[in-house]
Amino acid sequence: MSALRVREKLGWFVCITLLIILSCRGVQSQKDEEEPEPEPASNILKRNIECDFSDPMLCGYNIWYVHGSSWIRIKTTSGYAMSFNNEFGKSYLISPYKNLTDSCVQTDYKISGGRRCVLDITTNPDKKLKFKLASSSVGRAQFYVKNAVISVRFMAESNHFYPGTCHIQIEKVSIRNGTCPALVCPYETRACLDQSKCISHSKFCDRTPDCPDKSDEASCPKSISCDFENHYLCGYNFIGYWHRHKIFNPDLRLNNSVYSMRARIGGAPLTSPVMTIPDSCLQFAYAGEKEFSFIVAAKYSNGNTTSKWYKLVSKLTKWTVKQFDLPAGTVQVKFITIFERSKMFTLLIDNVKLNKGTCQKLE
Ligand SMILES: [Ca+2]
Ligand SMILES: [Ca+2]
Repeated sequence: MSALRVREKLGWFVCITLLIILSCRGVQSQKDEEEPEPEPASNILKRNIECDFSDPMLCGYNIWYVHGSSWIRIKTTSGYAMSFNNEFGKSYLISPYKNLTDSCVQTDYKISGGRRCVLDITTNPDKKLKFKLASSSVGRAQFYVKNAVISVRFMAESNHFYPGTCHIQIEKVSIRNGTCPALVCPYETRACLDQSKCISHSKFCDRTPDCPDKSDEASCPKSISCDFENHYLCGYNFIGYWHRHKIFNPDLRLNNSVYSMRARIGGAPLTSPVMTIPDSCLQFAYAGEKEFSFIVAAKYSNGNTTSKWYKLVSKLTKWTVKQFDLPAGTVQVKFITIFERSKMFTLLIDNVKLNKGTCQKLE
């Protein structure tokens, strides 16, 4: 067969093939709709902070593990989750970067393992700790992003100082437009009344406003009975040389409590809040150093005053309990040290108690 003949036959073949392809295009596209071709591998990796982890490529999240402890993808009854289930070590689960504007990032979590478990959620590149979640808890953590390119980092750690295994689970990470709904606060924090932020429990009732609306100092329990362990001092006020004193010597800690009120120089009152009381027994403990005098006075709104004068020599290592009856009424209790020129002393007052009824004999 000559080369010309071959080329002629090949030409016919190409023409017929083209005709078949062109005439069958409509049928082919219909078939595509019914049975889509598998996606190219490059499309499977959809890099995203939002992830329910049903994607085996984890939406482009990275895992970095320390001491062989790692986040792993698990199947749950409701879908997929990322799980950290280790006796020691830590592991980071790091989302891809994404440009977020006016968005709320949420994640559902489950933690069991008590004090052994810690889950820190931080954003990068600002390295801001958004949440420190620990202890046994199930919840939803969330934070608002106004406008930033961020990545979210979940650091799970099993603390070897505590026994057992740490179980942490991230169910899903979602992003919604707009501000976040009701605030979910991290471990050991509480929300301000205006939902503007979470602050540490210890910032509530510490006599310093920390919330923008000052709600952290707004409704603190006031009481004449007080062990002075809380910063708020049960609403007691003091001037002069009183202050809240931390007792370092364990032998001097009354009922294992750490704080008491201490005065060093005379002439200053420690004043309880004004309370309306029934017939009651006022009891308090004191310890002192050097010879000193102080008065405990109950001042009533009707002008009456009940007071006792104490002039005693005591030792700082020994607590003494005293008590006296207070009749019903609206009353304020004052502990007043007596001023004596150039005389320094130590007076500790702790465990002020107001018991209903008349005083019973002390043991
Ligand atoms: Ca405060
Ligand atoms: Ca105390």
